Amino acid sequence: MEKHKFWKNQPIEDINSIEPGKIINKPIEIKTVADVQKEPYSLPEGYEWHTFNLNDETDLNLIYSFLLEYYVNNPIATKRFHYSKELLKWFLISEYNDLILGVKYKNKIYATICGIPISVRILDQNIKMVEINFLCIHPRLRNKRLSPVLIKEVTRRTNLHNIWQAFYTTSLDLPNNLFEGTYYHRFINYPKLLDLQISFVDKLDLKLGTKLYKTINNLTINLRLLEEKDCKDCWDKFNKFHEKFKISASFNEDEFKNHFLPKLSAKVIYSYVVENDTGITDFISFFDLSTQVRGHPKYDNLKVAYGYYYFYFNTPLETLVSNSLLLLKNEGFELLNYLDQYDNQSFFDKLKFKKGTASMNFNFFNWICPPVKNNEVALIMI
Ligand code: MYA
Repeated sequence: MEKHKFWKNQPIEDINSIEPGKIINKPIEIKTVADVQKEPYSLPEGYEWHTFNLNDETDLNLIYSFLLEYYVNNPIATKRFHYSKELLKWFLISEYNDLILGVKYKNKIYATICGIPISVRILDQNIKMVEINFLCIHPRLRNKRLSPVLIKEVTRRTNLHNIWQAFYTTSLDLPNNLFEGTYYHRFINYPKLLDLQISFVDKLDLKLGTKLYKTINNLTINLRLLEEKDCKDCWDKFNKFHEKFKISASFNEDEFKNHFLPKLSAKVIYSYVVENDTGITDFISFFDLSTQVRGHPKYDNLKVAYGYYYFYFNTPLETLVSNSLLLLKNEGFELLNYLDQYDNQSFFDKLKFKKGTASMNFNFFNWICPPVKNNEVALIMI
């Protein structure tokens, strides 16, 4: 911890310091809103805080273009995350819009950090926290200790809402890493993936690869889009299913609906259900986080789906995913990614997922709990 000049003074603890077998599940420090600094943290001269209003097209464009350009470690990378405007709106707009935060200098954005409220159940406790995402600094301002200022300001603003915990993922090796998730990939459009020379794509003969990664031809179950009328039942079952995990996301009925109901105008979330006489029995969802491709003669985009939340009471998970692959292919998706948490490891081999090279560490801020295994966690980052 000592080598972390910033983190050593933050409410985080080394997970390995917990005695094996001891159940600790509590905040690290307890404060009240009265203890929270009322003024924003100061920035270098000329720089100012900017709170994005994502319902305003100009502001939406600002954060969208900034992330597309710089939310990548290597600024000359030819493949970069394409967080679409629809995805940013779907994911970031909440009752706490002051947590969508930037740093600007003469009307140009130089850094961002975002907090999104979410309830998380850890063992027997339900905690309202924020998910921290999109910490990003313009390459010219990197390695100048601006991140700690952004983190402290978003913490301050969150605390003023009487929220004291957060979760986030990072590729850094921090003392409070709870577990590490690794991405697995299922190729859908093998020829294009091969053409794009993506590192984890095995270089097979084109015909052989195309055949190997074919999806099923027809649905074997009645998988259809989630509709408004399904939401109450689906939400009930969602909660029941997730009780088996040590850590899981927890939505109220309205949040569930807002989060999972596919909005026809903005195709970001794809939620599918199976129904029988007793009601909804199975649910599976995905979000669209495509990749922008630069400098390639044929392609400028790769349409990528990420596996999101699900429950299954009647259909085996493997069947749900194999049927979803067909629906995703019909929607134009070319690759499906899943992290190796939740029950996901149960279908990777059978459905020909390939282990990738990207992984991320999962962390709580101001909360200590016993270490968990990947398959004990149902909490998914965007
Ligand atoms: S993860 C995505 C991160 N973003 C990117 O990868 C985009 C491209 N990279 C960049 O823009 C920069 O390289 C970034 C670092 C901004 C990442 N998690 O400013 P610095 C600490 C935790 O000189 P730079 C995501 O969005 C670092 O350990 N800590 O660094 C989740 C060091 O402290 P210490 C991080 O390289 C973010 C100090 O900052 C991270 O110029 C969750 C160095 O600062 C990181 N990803 O810029 C954030 N990066 O010396 C925590 C740097 O002690 C949220 N650091 O080791 C905590 C909860 C807050 C809310 C609480 C509410 C209650």
